Amino acid sequence: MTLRSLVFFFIVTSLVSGEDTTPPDSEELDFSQLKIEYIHKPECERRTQKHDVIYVHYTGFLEDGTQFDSSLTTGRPHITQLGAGSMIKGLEKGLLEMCVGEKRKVTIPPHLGFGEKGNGKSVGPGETVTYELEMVEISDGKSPEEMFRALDRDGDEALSLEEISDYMSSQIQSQGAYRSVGNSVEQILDTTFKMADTNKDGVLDMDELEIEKHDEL
Ligand SMILES: [Ca+2]
Ligand SMILES: [Ca+2]
Repeated sequence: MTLRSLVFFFIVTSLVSGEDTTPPDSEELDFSQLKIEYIHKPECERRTQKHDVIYVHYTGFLEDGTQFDSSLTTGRPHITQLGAGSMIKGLEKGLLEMCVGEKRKVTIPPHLGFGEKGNGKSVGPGETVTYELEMVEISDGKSPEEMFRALDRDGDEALSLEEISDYMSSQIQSQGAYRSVGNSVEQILDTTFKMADTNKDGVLDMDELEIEKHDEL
């Protein structure tokens, strides 16, 4: 269980709307070699943007056409948040501005994908990968900092185990997901919390959660 999964857990259990006040990434990356092909391009009002929580079907292929990963094998779309840094850069970018029902083929060079080392398993060093993507659902999400402030009820810029677990129980119950995850949540939370609390002061601050802080939120 990594720090990122803790943050991710907050996010998937929080499908509530929030206003995006985060400035665009200042990071300079060369996206010129990222190739996006439109397989099915419906018209829509609502397109994916940073901080959206998305449900997406994906199938990944290596250069020789071998399929290395697919959400279709489980039958359930992958749930993730755009801009949370949980995906390779090429997918973060390739999944933006999509409509529900849209299908794309995105070809991702190694510097936006798995890099010069590969993923240590199926994707080899320096390999270009291609994903077939289908957007299934889009919902509003909060930025990590907005999330943090929503959870930090006493406003002391730190999250206690109690603040996190209260929040999570309410989210889990309101979404009726308690039965599937309820039993393991407390254990996971406790373990993850202790791992994330690197200075061992019993609370998590934004640095420990790797949340980028912006002025004037
Ligand atoms: Ca607090
Ligand atoms: Ca701490």
